[in-house]
Amino acid sequence: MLKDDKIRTGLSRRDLLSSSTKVATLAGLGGAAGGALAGLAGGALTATPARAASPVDIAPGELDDYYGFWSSGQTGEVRILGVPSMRELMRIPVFNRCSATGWGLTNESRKILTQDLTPETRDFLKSRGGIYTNGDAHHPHMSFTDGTYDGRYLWIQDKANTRLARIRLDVMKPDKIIEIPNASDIHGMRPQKYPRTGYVFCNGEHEVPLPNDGKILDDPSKYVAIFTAVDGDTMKVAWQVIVDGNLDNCDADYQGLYAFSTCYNSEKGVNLEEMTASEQDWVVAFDIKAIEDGVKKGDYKEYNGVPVLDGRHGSRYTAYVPISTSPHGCNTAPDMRHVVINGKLSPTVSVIDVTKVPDVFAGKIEPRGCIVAEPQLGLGPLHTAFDDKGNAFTTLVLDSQVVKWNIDKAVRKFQGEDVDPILGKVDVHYQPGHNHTSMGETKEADGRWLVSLNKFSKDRFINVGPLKPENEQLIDISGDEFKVVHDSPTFAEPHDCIIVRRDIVNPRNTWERADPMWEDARQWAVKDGVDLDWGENVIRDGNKVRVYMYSVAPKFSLEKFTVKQGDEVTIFITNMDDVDDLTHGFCLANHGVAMEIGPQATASVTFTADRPGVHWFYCQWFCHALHMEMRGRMLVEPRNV
Ligand code: CUK
Ligand code: CUA
Repeated sequence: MLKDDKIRTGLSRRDLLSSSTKVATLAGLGGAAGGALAGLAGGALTATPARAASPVDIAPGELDDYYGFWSSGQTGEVRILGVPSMRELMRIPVFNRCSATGWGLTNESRKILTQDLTPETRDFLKSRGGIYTNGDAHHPHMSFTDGTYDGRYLWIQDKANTRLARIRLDVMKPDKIIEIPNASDIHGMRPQKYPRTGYVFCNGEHEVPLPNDGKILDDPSKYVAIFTAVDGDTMKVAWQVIVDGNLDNCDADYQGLYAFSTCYNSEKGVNLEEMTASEQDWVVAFDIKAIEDGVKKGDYKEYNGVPVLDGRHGSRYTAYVPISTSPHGCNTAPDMRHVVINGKLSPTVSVIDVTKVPDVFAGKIEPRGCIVAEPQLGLGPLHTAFDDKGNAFTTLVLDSQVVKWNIDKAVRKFQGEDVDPILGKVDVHYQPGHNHTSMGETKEADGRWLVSLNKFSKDRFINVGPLKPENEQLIDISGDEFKVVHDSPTFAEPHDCIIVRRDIVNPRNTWERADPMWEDARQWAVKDGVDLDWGENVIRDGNKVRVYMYSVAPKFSLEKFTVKQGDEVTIFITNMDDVDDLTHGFCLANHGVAMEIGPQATASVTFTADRPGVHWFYCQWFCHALHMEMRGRMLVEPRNV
């Protein structure tokens, strides 16, 4: 190694480049040069043919038409993609720990991650670092006003630790993460579409005793699943309803009257055989007005401060609509009238007409009387998306296809007419779960793009080892022929996405100094008599030390500070640069401390200075030609000096 290093030291950067070019050329991998060599050897290699321009190529200087908000399953974050380019533009840490931004480490993020946990969970996490560091985020959905996206918030649930997060779309960071009491493992989640959000509906998937305090254990007949309505403005749980069966996915109507949840395991089984024993499961319809009325009249029991209503069979709050066993996706169509229930184990989807649901609740028709179509589509229908022409696109997980069908034709066929609702099928690669169309879950569906989120990618990309990416495919649905136009590998595991017209989303370029995110820091600064904007100081308060500084590229205002071994140190940094894209970072070497400080933001982090000696802190986000020089020292005096 030493010898190599010596040799390298003698080379200029240009020399290094040309020497590596030589190596590549010799190996026949050097692009034009390699081709030339191969040409000499008999013309086996020819120049790569120019590719046909793809509709998804967004040239430099052009922008995508849509924001895509992607979940990330067990990664626990939200990702922003550009559509149709399918380029990943940004990641928003939510339920995970993020090394780049300090999410889960900074005081600001830890407050959001902990302040709305139940006291039991906070207690439970005390010996585990204080926060959950994982999540299982399946369903990202935007806030609605009058049936379409309004660009205020994005919600995402966490199945792993029973939480719901709200992301502010002005800064693309979460501002609220709540734990949902009484329920277990939030899966399906949908905001109310009308008149506005309103409630965010959350399905507690797994059934548990209520309360789940250890008094009931191996007696599944006493377990319950719980449907939750969270107030999207306050992020407080408004009410909960106990249901029969496990709750899977849900959606709301466009009238503000009902919500619907698919249920599997009406058998109340705890193993696979028991859970799939019966031929029928159901969709639960929730009568929102009746439930609100029940809450007003006190027809509930309170658990953990939440009114919990009994919505099991026979309740006036719910209607149970029988569906063949284990239905999965639940998707309301932009026609504002139909809700598609995806069969999963049955090759059919069942179409509910919401205008018939009042008659079900009134007892005028049988529950299944609200089903107006049940087309047979293929094997494993999981989720359905919609265009603006009355067509639906359903993923078939077992057939590895997306099927396009017409809702009206399906209704007519159900009435006995001899029509085929299926308009075509396209192969996808492989095992599609969710799919989503541009604006497709709003009344402004525009029928331009469909994304199929496929669980498997084998053979599609160069091999990256035993763990493979997923493969998301972009499908052009603007014409009668719908075809796959782009493959896009992604990391674990985007269950779902939404595709939003870009004029609806208008984030800021820099933070506002008055942002509520660092209200606590502001209050500390007032208490310590430090100007948070341009001030710097080191305040000792017993064995607590608060260090204030600001940053302007390429400098931290404090070049050093001194603390004593064992001090609890809080660093507050304000980034006074107000230029777009000028993010600084703070990384304290050998302390596991690092964070992002966006332009005009304040960020803070607290740690114990228990290593005596000299420790450099440096800026960890490239910000300037002198970014490497943007550093300073923390001097830690040994305890007994
Ligand atoms: S679920 Cu993943 S494929 Cu969690 Cu929305 Cu259907
Ligand atoms: Cu500041 Cu890099």
